[in-house]
Amino acid sequence: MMINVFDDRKGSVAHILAGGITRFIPVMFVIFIAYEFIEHIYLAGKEKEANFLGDILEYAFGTMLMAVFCEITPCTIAVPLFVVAVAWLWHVMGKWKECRG
Ligand SMILES: [Ca+2]
Repeated sequence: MMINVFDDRKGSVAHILAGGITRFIPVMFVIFIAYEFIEHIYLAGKEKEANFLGDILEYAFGTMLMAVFCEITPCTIAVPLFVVAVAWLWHVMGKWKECRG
């Protein structure tokens, strides 16, 4: 199965941030999944399964990143570390042709 992950810069970073926030606001998980289902139903045809699954993976990547940072450092360091990692990813994605725009 094909999965489109890190396909658009703004969307991907938003999904990763939502994942990171879930560490502190767990209800974000329910909001994100509900939002993805709604987006997938209303934009059916536009949004392919590959994008839907990719968005979930981007979100999961955000939760993992924050979980690992919180595991290895105190949260006061983990949060800025997470922000730096996402900013770096934003920068790197700007160099990828597929996700400009
Ligand atoms: Ca995506």
